[in-house]
Amino acid sequence: MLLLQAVLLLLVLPSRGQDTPTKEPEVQLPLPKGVCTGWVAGIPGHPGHNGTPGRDGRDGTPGEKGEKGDAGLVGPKGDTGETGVTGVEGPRGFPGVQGRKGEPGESAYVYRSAFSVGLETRVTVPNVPIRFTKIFYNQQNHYDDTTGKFHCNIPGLYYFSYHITVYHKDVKVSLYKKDKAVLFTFDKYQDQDVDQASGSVLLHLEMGDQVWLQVYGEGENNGLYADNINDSTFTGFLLYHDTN
Ligand SMILES: *[C@@H]1O[C@H](CO)[C@@H](O)[C@H](O)[C@H]1NC(C)=O
Ligand SMILES: [Ca+2]
Repeated sequence: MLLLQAVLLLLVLPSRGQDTPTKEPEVQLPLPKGVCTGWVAGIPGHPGHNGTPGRDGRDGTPGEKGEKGDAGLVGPKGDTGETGVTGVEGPRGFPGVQGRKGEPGESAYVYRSAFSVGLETRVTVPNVPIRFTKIFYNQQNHYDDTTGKFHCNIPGLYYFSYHITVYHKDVKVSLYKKDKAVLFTFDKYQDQDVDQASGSVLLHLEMGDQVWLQVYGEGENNGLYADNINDSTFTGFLLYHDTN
């Protein structure tokens, strides 16, 4: 407000000084020469009143550009973009740590035990092990042909079988394990005929166990027969050995 008044005062002050010389001739000029010859100049008039304030000045020139404002608030998160192209395969990794030492394997020992034998002559003696002396197979010699007994050298599960030709008399035969009959076979002989008696069994044997065939029962039950063309056989072999 004070500034505005000062500007107005400056505008008014010089105009008064300029108006004074122009107004005085203006008063003298309209007088006709002929009428007022030899006139005497009157007393100068009083200075006029101040004029009315002038109109507002023109707009000033634009000011200097202001300083840059603060950054606006962060906008909302945009949508997820499309999946990019698969990258190139990475380089090969370093070798892993060496694994632990494995458990000891099974022995290279080959577990074998098998025999297959036959009668060479008729059996006449009861209640003693039957001696099969015709050897088809006895590689490991686990069967003893001097006693007629099989000796277990490898603990495990064994298969035994026998096929007996019966002639002249009935047959009652048992398979023994450790002095105990565990399997019984009976055949009643038919006169004028040749019969067969057979049996088979799986037995678990421990080291040193013995297995053999023997005629059992009272009376004449020893009709076991064999000749060149009629065999009576006894066979056994290890099926699985014990692993522990
Ligand atoms: C043994 O078998 C043959 C036939 O192969 C037979 O001729 C013979 O009589 C048999 N032996 C006995 C004692 O029966
Ligand atoms: Ca019969």
